[in-house]
Amino acid sequence: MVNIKAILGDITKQGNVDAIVNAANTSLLGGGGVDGAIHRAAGPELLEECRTLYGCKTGEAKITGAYKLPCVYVVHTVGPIWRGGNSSEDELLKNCYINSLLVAKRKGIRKIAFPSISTGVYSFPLNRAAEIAVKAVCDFVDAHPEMFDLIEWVCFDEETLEAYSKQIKKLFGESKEPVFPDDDELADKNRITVKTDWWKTLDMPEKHEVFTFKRTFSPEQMEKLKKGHIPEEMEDKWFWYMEGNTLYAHRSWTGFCIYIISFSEDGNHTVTVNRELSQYKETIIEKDEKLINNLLDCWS
Ligand code: AR6
Repeated sequence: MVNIKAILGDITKQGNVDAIVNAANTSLLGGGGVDGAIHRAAGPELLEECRTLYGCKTGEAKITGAYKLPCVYVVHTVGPIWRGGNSSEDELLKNCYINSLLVAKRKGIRKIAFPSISTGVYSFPLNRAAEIAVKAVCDFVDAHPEMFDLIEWVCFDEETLEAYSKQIKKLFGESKEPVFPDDDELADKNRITVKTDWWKTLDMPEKHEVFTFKRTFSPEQMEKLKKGHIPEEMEDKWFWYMEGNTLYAHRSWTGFCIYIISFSEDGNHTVTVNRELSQYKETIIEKDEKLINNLLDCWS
């Protein structure tokens, strides 16, 4: 599961990450703001390596060593200069995050810290930048859930921290650490009786769809379903639990509720499916039916 957060601090002091991201300019030869701070802390060898890269286009990213910095790599990306919003600024800012993560991924980086790209000298409006940044990371993590352990924003002031924290809360919810019981009987690794407060669980969003799903279960299968399951490693994509005759299926690293299945004795079950695109990919009912059947095959 990826830990996504915003903290207050100086990005040049972050030793808990493999890489920090620099909000550079197209020359990659240093500047003011966070760029200046990173070059000062890394020492002159960083500039020497940057000279070999021959610059970087806006929205793209390149990687160097970190020299005297406490991390291993610096990813240099160039944010857009704010020109009023009609010069592809949003798209370019989104590209900075995606390309930085892709460049980092190729080096096997699992923990990465971003500054608030473009919101200083380049004057991108803070809240708009935070919304684009967090959404870009959210979509990336959704598509590649196993790739990173930590993605954080290191914010230099309270206002920036507030902007990113708000967006993270909106898209990822408050995360809650799972607490597993010590009781040996319950703590069967593969099949434990799940309590909903062991992991974050979010409600079904307003945007959802309801359909009928046909399938019969033996009493034994239903018993197994009722036990629910939280994977020991939260890298698994799903967990589920039942309350009465209703099964709730969530995505484990986000807590988003994806399916609610109300089982009926006559075999015609009611499925509610999440249709909020920021939480779940777009599917059609036939695909949902196929996926639910696969999930229920595994779970029952
Ligand atoms: N740690 C974390 N964040 C910082 C730090 C630090 N040590 N120092 C500043 N910030 P900016 P931009 C914050 O201007 O808008 C440079 O000259 C800062 O408060 O550094 O993308 C480059 O060479 C703000 O919230 O980057 C380019 O020419 C955020 O980092 C140009 O600035 C980004 O501010 C890039 O402008």
